[in-house]
Amino acid sequence: MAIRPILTAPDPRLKQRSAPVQGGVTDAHRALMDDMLETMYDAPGIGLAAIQIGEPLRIIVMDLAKEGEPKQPRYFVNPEILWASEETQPYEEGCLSVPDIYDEVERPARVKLRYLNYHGEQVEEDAEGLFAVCIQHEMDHLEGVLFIDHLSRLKREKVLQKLKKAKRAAEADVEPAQRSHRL
Ligand code: K1U
Ligand code: ZN
Repeated sequence: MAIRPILTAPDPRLKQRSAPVQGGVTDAHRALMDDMLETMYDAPGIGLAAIQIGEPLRIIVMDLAKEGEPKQPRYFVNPEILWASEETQPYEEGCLSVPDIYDEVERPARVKLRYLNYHGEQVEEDAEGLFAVCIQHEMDHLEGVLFIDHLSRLKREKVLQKLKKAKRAAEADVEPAQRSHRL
């Protein structure tokens, strides 16, 4: 298992659509899910999509256990939303790929899901509350959509400016010889 670097906006890889896992869940997919979970726990976060560590596959991990409770890792391969409620709920979302930004997003309050689990078995499940919020946020990542894309254009542009500035500041802290993108 390994902790992998998490991509941050505006990295163009976060805007791509992830490909379905073909031919069932293999040991290589399970190794990726193990890395994703370790990366998510380390961050820390409550969910992670594979593209956030640069792997454009339709795989999500999640753990919604509260502090002090036993871990409850969950794995979603090729998740689909079969049904979404008309009723919506607002939630103040964050994202490991959009560091230090939180804002309210309105999404369907309940969804019905179909996915393959860690063992490749097909599961159908209803989600509500934080589970519904998190799975919809993570499934957006599979389409190249970030939660800031649900905000007004003005807010999104402000956030992107802030992230670009933070990236430039972080790069300025690195020794010139370590800057891989510089000639
Ligand atoms: O980057 C991600 O997709 C993960 C993201 C998931 C999420 C959070 C809130 C609403 C929707 C989706 C996060 O985990 S952000 C960090 C976070 O929420 C958290 C971190 C530590 C403890 C508790 C929560
Ligand atoms: Zn996210």
